[in-house]
Amino acid sequence: MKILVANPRGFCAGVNMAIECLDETIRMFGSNIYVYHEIVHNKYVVERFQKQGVTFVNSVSEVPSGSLLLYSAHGVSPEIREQSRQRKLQTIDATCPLVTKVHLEAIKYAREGYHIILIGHEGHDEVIGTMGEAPASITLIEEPEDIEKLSFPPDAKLAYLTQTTLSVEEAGRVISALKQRFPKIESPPKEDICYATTNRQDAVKQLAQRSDIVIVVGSQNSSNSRRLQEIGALLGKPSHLIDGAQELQREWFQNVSTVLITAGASAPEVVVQDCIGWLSTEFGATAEEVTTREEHVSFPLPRELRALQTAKA
Ligand code: 0K2
Ligand code: SF4
Repeated sequence: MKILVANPRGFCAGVNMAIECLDETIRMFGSNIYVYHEIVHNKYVVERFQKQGVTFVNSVSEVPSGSLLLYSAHGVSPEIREQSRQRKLQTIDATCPLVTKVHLEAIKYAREGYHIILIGHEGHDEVIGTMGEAPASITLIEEPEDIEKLSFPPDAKLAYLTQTTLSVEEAGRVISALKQRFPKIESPPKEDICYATTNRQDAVKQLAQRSDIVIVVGSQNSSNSRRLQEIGALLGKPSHLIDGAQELQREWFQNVSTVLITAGASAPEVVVQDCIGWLSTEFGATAEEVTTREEHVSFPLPRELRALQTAKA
């Protein structure tokens, strides 16, 4: 049995920054700290921090007044920032800069009098944060069918934005349908689906063809990881999204000679290596890393954390 290990896979620059940010905050202040939402959508990562004593909350009201609160990589709405101010919390913002880019686009379009069509998944942390920047000026759609329900005239002043972790192909279909209905609709010069999402999807598209089965390491609530599994399935390959090697089942691999392994942007490399280890032990599999694209992206720690580092030095 052969394992193709997709590269790029796993942690993106935004996730690396957010995790480093939380690690550094723990080093500086101890682990009696709070994080608004899961720092990234990954069970292994969240449990690791919980074991260290970090508390994850879904509401600012759960955070004791005066505490330290980190915002997750997926971003937050201005309302959450205001609630934190009112509770006199010290905050550190681990939002990925590529999510912030979408927030700034929403603010800009709303100020210029555009109505924004946001393409994304209802209820997702990132979508809630982005919509909160201009709630009266944003309408969320998920699929081409939603466009029929829009009642704007064809010449309305419209712009579209997207969630950063969508399927490139599915989003492309929604965008074409939007442009057909609203030919003058505007969009930012650089698209919102991020480099990491695009590159991980491209790798699966290229490598799934050479594989009999696709294993995606990632959590069920991770949008970008789910998209990788869907792409494998759309290419006709049995595709499984798993949190860890303990979920691998021997019967998945009967008559399989090539396994593709990849990982979502929030899934740690140690879990990928566990899966490779399991396949080597169970089936004598050998791994080959296949690089479809080099990535050289990194983001600095949030300004407020760097300022605290300087103040402590
Ligand atoms: O893919 P998701 O947006 O659900 O988020 P994660 O699985 O946490 O991946 C990191 C991306 C965070 C922001 O874009
Ligand atoms: Fe940022 Fe993209 Fe990673 Fe999300 S997936 S954290 S937008 S780099």
